[in-house]
Amino acid sequence: NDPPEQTRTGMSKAALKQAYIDNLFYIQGRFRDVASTYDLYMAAAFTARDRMLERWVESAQVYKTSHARTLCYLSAEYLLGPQLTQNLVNLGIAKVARAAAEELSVDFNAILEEEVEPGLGSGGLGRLAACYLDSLATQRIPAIGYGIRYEFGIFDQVIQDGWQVERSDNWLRNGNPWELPRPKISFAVRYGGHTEQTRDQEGRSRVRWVPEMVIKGVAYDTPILGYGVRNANLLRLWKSEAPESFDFQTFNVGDYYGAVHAKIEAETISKVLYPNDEPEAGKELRLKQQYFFVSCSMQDMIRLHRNTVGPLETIHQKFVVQLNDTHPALAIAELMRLLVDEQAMTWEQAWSITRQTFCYTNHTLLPEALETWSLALFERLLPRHLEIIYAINQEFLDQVRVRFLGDEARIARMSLIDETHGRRIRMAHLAVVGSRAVNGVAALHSKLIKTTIFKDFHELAPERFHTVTNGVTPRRFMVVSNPRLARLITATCGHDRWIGDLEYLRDLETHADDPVLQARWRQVKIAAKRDLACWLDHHTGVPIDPEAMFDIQAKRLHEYKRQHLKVLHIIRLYQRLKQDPSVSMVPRAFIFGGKAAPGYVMAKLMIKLINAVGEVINRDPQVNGYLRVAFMPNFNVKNGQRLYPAADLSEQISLAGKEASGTGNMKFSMNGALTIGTDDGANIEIREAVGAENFFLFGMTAEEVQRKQAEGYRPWALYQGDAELKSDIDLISSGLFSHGDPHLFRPLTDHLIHADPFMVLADYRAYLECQERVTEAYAQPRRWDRMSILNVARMGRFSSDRAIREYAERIWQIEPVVLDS
Ligand code: 26Q
Repeated sequence: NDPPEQTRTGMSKAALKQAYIDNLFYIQGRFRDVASTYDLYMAAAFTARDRMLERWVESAQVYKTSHARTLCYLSAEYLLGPQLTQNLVNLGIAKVARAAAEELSVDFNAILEEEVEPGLGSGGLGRLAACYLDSLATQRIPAIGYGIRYEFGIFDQVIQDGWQVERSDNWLRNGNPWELPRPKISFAVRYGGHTEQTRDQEGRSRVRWVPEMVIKGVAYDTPILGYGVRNANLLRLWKSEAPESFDFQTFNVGDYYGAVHAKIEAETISKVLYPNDEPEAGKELRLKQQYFFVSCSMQDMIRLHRNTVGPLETIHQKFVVQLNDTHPALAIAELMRLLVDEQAMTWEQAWSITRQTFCYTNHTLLPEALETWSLALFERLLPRHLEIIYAINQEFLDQVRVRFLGDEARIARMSLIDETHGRRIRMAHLAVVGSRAVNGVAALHSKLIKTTIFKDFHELAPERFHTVTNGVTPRRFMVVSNPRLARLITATCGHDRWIGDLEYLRDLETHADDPVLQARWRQVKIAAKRDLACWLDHHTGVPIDPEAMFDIQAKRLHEYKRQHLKVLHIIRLYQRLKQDPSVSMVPRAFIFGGKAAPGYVMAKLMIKLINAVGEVINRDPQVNGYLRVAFMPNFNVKNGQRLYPAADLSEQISLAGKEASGTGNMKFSMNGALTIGTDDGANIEIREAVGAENFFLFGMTAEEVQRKQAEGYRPWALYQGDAELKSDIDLISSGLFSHGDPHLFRPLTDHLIHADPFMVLADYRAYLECQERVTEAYAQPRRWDRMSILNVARMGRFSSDRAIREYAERIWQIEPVVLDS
């Protein structure tokens, strides 16, 4: 037992119980008998937090005194998911904390349900940032995650009459126990106005930026624990506020209304996350957000450097900045501004430091998803940064000219300014030119960026290009979300070292054919399926038999991800059953989850189509013993954790060459689902790792896609040439799924037949054939179980720990800092 003075941070059950009661009383002002479930959740959160702070302070001290080289991860999004269980696991007290709560008659599952997750991201990129925070701490890399403390995160999705309806996500409503406000850590951020040429005392020419508006950013810190180590890192999110001085000044001149208006304008900047996963043109507030968090972060970095070692000239030795896509790429221009204008450094030295500081990760190849900003908007908001970008561009293009004499077409292609679409700033070009390393997120993706969007840059500086295949954290996506599987793995391997080093999952391989393990494996899966079926029944009213094959596609709704290909498969099975009710079929439950960007009409129509097809099939007694269709509303981290453990089949069916990596593919496979997938993104590497015989591959390769596109793709001919395909599409247009209305889905079916930019029709036949192979394998449980076990056993490479080690060694050159005790 802990001595009494350690009850605030002790790890024994007795200490946890006492701390729990104390926190309930001193923080929530409640005692056990009158506490609500929410009070009980808050008390549990604070009990965990007290223990986290101890490690956090210790880490900060060691990092500071050892002058540790530190990573600044800049991301506009962090999709953290629920924090309580995750933190208890990383503290190593998940089991004892549950026991302590239960001895106090607290229903632990009920308090976990109470937690709202910070949805500060829209999809894969934001979740990747959260996985990397977990692994950075676990790999003992000193790191600060910088981002925006959105007051409203990604919208909550509800389904009404089959359509997506968005509800605002007021996640801070009941308070956030995981963050610490730092009112004293705040910086001014300026917008608009104009620049002036001046001279300093020594007569050197300087630029002064006279802004039109000044706001401030205030830090909110969230501790991020590592697993199995004492290291804890920091997630620092900025909230925008009006400067205190503002009301006062304006009040004096009598413009009270104007002062309040300005205050609201300042607070608006960090108010809401843009829910798109592709850039939206011309959104001034989005540019303000990007500059806001980037400016605060760069000022903070300089402050931290000053506080520790000092001379600004060495800042690139102390810090490396990783840009999560181009959303924070303005940091390159901002660091230049801070060094040159505010610290009076020469342009040459500032540029040399900046170029050595930044690294950039690209997450997309789709040309329409590359960020650009109109010059006019940019100039109005950030006049000084435009000058800086012009200067960077001029210097850069001069180099290109010397290297490729007279190649003016190349100059136009590489310029930071796109002159062909009404003068726009190309953020990806700024990111490449200002970084010492550029990486893609999977092998194929990295190869493609070098031959397409960054071809010219690769020819100029091939050594700058790298690849780091994405990974996901096994703490959240195995231990937290699938405790039954985690226990079975630990029991089978005889150790739990796999949680901190996922390569140890290989110890499962020798047991893949063991009938005892297989039987337990199946029990674990069916228990997860039962949990999910129960949740879905409760939330959608669709009853699902846990014995059916759970065939799941969960990801943002997008034409390139081809949820409609999956729908065509469902319709084919439906028609087959209707035509011949005696046909033998493995019962399948098709489960979808995912949000559509609120302005993406086609994606929203795809949601409606899934629900409409589901409605007809689920109601039809002739087929609903074999087929069920459910749409899980509000796919987020918490709901994802319900899906991954329950999947038999994982759908990764994007058009080859379009999905940069995908990370859901890894989460499913780690939980024993088999994958049906195209030769795309990380699917390729997953297939290599688990073995081709344990992966269902179908469809065109990226090369075949390119060739077909070059030859001229004609979906109409495919539609006319395949009677089943035609009848599946025609069934949608017939009005069967729209209460007789033949128009509802016409935009979707017409687009498929006449344009089909993501070649759904071209891969349709291959997909159906591959699904036949899936059915055949599923009908042989022992074979399926073996494949499932081997999938898990060989997923070690897809831990985000491996990804972070690769970044640290190849790109950042940062060493782990070991904390003992
Ligand atoms: C940019 C400007 C204005 C408004 C929105 C945006 C914006 C926001 C989010 C653009 C893109 C995103 C998100 C992209 C994303 O999630 N990409 C995914 O990243 C994953 C992690 O690398 C990959 O696995 C996926 O393949 C990729 O689609």
